[in-house]
Amino acid sequence: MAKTKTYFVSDFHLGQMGVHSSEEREQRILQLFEQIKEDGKSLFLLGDLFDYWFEYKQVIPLGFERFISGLLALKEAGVAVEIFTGNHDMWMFRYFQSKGIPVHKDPIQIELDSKRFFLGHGDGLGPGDLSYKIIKRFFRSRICQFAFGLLHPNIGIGLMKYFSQRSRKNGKEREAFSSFDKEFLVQFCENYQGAHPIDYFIFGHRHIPIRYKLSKSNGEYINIGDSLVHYTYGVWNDETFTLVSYGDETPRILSNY
Ligand SMILES: [Mn+2]
Repeated sequence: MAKTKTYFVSDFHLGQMGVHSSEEREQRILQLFEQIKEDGKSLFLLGDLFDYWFEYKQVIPLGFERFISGLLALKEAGVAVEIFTGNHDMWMFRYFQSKGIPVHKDPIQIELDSKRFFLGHGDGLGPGDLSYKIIKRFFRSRICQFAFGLLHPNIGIGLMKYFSQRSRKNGKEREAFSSFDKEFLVQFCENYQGAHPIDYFIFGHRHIPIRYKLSKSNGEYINIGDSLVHYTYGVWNDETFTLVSYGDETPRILSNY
């Protein structure tokens, strides 16, 4: 089979108990990886793969072995894999890079078939949420990361689990959907003014599959949903973007067209 597809998947939150256990989700994701091996050219992982993550120079968290080896197998099979950090796993340093997998801490733009894509996790974008933006800045500071690295892993990774639960309780990422104009990522995309017009803004983080045609430009905002509740992902193939569902039930995609 020709390898032509570009996949976008995010928000596995491995390590968190969901409708399905973390191990069950891992199994489903590994099945998806098998499919990507067959027809995937590249895979963009748009953040929050892990519900908590902190890597030391010599230590990575336990419990994600199968997922990580699946990811490396995909890479070895010739699929170009790139990772974005999310708000739950922003503390990735050299580990994945050392395996040949680029790690992006900020959104990037790419071109596929002459279309311009803006890719990111989606946290901290758009108006408001000032307290999160301040915390994010602190967590990303060298001094904070250095200090954290001095903690014994039992304490450090334990603390990460705690932060992760807290962020879930207080964060905007799981708020119920009320209307498109109240969505911070819709607001971000509508007001985005970069050097190049964007055809597709692709984000995760919101845990809701969304397709939204922007009103101020010809672009579209797509949220690829998650692999925690909805089991959805995005595929770019034959110059078409498709949101695909791979769970037990087909979720409703929120759309304005
Ligand atoms: Mn997130």
